[in-house]
Amino acid sequence: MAEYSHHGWVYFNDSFYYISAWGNSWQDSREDCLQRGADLVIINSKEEQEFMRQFKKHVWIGLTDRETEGVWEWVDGTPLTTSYWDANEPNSHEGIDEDCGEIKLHYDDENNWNDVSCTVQNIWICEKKFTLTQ
Ligand SMILES: [Ca+2]
Ligand SMILES: [Ca+2]
Ligand SMILES: [Ca+2]
Ligand SMILES: [Ca+2]
Repeated sequence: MAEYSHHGWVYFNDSFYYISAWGNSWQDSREDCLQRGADLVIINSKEEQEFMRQFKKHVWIGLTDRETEGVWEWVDGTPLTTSYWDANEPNSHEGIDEDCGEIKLHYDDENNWNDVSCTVQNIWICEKKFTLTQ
């Protein structure tokens, strides 16, 4: 699955990825990534979405509509263009405010994103771009 792995980080297509060993809220998960010089994963391509599926984990991704309900943004501020929502998602159902994005346990399904309450405890994936200047 990975071309290269080092101290828990996995390398794929010019980024390093770190998967947590325990669960946390979306915000606390993001804080952990920032402390590692990374951020929650931003899925920029179909290849990256395929790569995420290979972890076979139920994880936070760096996607939220906390600022404006229904307007999904990545943690770097870029708007969501290509998405992989599961059927009938995002749904913010039954009065529950679901403002954070996760990958559900549908590995065999290309579309496996769900919006869920940001306070749910999930494990998470950090992404750090590989740059030669660092
Ligand atoms: Ca990415
Ligand atoms: Ca909301
Ligand atoms: Ca929402
Ligand atoms: Ca949902």
